[in-house]
Amino acid sequence: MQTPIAWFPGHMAKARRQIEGALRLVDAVIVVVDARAPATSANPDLESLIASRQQFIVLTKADLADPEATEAWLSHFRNRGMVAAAVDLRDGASRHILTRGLLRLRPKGRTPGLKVMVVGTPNVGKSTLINRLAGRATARTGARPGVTRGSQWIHIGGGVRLLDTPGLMWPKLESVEAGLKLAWIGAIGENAYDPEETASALARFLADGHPDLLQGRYRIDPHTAADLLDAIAERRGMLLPGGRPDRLRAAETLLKEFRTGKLGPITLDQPPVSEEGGATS
Ligand SMILES: Nc1nc2c(ncn2[C@@H]2O[C@H](COP(=O)(O)OP(=O)(O)O)[C@@H](O)[C@H]2O)c(=O)[nH]1
Ligand SMILES: [Mg+2]
Repeated sequence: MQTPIAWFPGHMAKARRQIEGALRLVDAVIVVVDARAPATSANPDLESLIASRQQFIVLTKADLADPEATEAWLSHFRNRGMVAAAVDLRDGASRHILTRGLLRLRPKGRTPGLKVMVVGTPNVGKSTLINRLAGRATARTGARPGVTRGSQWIHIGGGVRLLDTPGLMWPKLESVEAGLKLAWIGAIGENAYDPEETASALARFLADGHPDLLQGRYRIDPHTAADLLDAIAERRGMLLPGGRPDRLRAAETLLKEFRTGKLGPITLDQPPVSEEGGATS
């Protein structure tokens, strides 16, 4: 199987330059990653790019991730000296979790108050997070010279100013597995991968690691089914004229139901083995 998609190097270079420019204006960076894939949905190059700034790692979509794995990921980031939090951005309470994290960052510059920007790969929840922090009482100041054209500062309280335009980075597709994970969580455009192949791989992944969830949702036996997509199609009565299983419909159903958490909360990236001997707080 092929890696589902490759990003254009030109886009990467442009994204880098834009982030570099915006970085000069801020004290700290909110790095947004998807809690289901905190490693795969990140960009490893970003780390060196923003090393000079304080980092607040926000794991979004915690509602869709395995809570134990999320705790382990949080410990991992905190052990490395970063502020880290996990949120369900659909929940209004996430604003409080975010502002509490921001309070732990220190302004660096001579001007009072903390200036932050948001960065992350596509679809991790950057815009949703900015909207959450902006809330209703949004006071926007005009664009200043040097700010990414069109960008504005949003005053979010507590002396914190947030750049309203997030920095976009691309995930690194260094393996077929990474590409698949991004397709599974919906981080890759639908036209960029083959739904049947992608869903087949997801079904196999689930059959290996979470057979109970596959069984619970579709009433199939992952260990004996000759083909998982066929089995799902048959169970759901998704049949083509002539009675053959409609694999494409089964594929789209599995992908959609996985993405919306219908199979249960699942984390795709295993947290690194704890440095401190299993510190889940
Ligand atoms: N279930 C869930 N969905 C979320 C969460 N945060 C964002 N989303 C959804 O993820 C999708 C992408 O979010 P968006 O903010 O546009 O991502 P961006 O590309 O990083 O700006 C949207 O459909 C959001 O509603 C979350 O915490 N939980
Ligand atoms: Mg966005």
